[in-house]
Amino acid sequence: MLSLFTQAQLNPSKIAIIDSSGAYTFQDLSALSDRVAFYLLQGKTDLNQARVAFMVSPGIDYTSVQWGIWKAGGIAVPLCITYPLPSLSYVIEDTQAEIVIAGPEYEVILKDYAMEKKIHWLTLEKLKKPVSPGSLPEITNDRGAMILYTSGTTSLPKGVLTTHANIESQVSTLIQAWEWSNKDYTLCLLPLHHVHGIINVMSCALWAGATVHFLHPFDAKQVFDLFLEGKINVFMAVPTIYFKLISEFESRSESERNELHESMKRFRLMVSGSAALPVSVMESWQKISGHYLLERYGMTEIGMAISNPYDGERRAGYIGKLLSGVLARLVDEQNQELSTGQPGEIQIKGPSVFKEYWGKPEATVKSFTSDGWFKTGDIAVIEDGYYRILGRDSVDIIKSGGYKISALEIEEVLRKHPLIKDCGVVGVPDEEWGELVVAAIIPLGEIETKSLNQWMREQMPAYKTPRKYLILEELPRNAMGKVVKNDLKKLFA
Ligand code: MLC
Ligand code: AMP
Repeated sequence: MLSLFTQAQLNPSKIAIIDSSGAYTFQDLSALSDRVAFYLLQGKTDLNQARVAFMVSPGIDYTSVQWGIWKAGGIAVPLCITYPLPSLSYVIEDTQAEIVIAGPEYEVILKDYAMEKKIHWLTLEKLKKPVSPGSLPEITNDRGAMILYTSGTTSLPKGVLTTHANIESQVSTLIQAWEWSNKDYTLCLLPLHHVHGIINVMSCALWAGATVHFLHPFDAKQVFDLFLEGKINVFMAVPTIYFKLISEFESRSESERNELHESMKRFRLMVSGSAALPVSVMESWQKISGHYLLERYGMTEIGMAISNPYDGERRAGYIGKLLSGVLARLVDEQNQELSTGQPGEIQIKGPSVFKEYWGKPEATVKSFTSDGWFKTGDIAVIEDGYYRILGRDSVDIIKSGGYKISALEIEEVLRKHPLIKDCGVVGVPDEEWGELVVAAIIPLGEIETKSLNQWMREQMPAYKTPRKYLILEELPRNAMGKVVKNDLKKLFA
């Protein structure tokens, strides 16, 4: 049995999940996920790593489907609930998903597509019907467990395949480092198609026997209402969320602020990650909550690798020190290890590092050195034993709202528009979002940015679409004809 499921036996009557439909014990979660597994297995003894894509809202349904897929021996492929069909079908086709599960809100987006492609179509409603129990397969740790999509320096997102052993390593490292226990109670407001929400919040909490309260969609006011109830003691978010909470806090009366301050002061732990935490946000948050945020660094391919200490000095502007079990080195462009104090690319080894990019053997080989180090593409320096991120080696990777976004992916979509001759996409600094996605376009005729924006939102999720368009006659290029992205960025200043 996977270690993640042990709490269901150790603490069956403890509340595991709270969502808008109610409160569920570990026993409930176990029984509901067994039912999903039995349903998926009908007529089979093991899904044998078949990919099961699911579009389900955060909460008990999401978790019981995820656990059910694992119990039946499948690979879980969570679909982003704000994706339009072209982004969803890319993931479903790229993973060659055999089964698609949809919650009631998402049936309308996926049903016709699944029928047309003859993919086994299951609704949550169906999965909730009684089914005769059978036996569940033995799941070994080396099996594939999950595929999450991440954008990179190729135009199309890549599926990151992690095994159960990878997930166990990612989770157990954090449980130990941040002292998770069954006394904890956390709020999950992050999307559940990325590691931050899935691993750091949901899986760590459930593994430790803690309670997860799901809030969806994110709403700063509701977050504070929940804080005031006094049960939540562990909170994790991306810098944009802290920024939004600070704005909400500042809009409150003095007595409300005092009340909120008192409730937050009682938290055990508050963590920020997925993007650089501006020192200004950290300082404001400390004033309003009494907490010096713990900043940490990770990536879909490696889970969390570097973290400020739970006990000990947390440094603003630094991502901290290596987590236990993680090996890292900084290297120059020739992959030569650098001595301390010199900036270089972070490369990582260890049991939490993913298995492969799904169906992309060449990309997998390219992302590792010949001696097995994973190349993160992040440039850092070590100062007094603490890592500090300096930037990325690719200008085409943008981090906005904690989401990793590929400029090349957006350019590819923009170029499909009949009125666009050429374009260049960059990320420009933004206090709230970290970076804002912006696009320069060379139109073929009269183009209205309002309708272009609407068209883009039908092709890709809102969080990837450009926030600003600049119409140019030509793009800044170097002598070789290559677009100079840093010059392009200056045009948006
Ligand atoms: C959305 N909007 C944006 C935007 N995203 N504007 C600028 N830049 C962006 N990136 C716009 C929307 O289009 C919308 O405008 C308005 O903002 C509100 O959108 P929303 O989607 O409703 O936003 P909100 O709910 O406020 O969400 C903000 C957020 C969300 C911060 C909660 O972005 C989020 O959940 N981010 C977390 C991502 C995450 O989990 N990353 C971890 C990856 S794993 P309009 O015009 O449509 O009304 C990883 C590894 C690691 O990185 O280390 O953790
Ligand atoms: P993703 O591919 O979505 O998993 O995003 C991983 C990337 O997020 C890393 O490669 C970093 O560039 C960035 N990242 C994560 N945590 C931090 C942090 N604390 N500071 C700066 N960048 C971060």
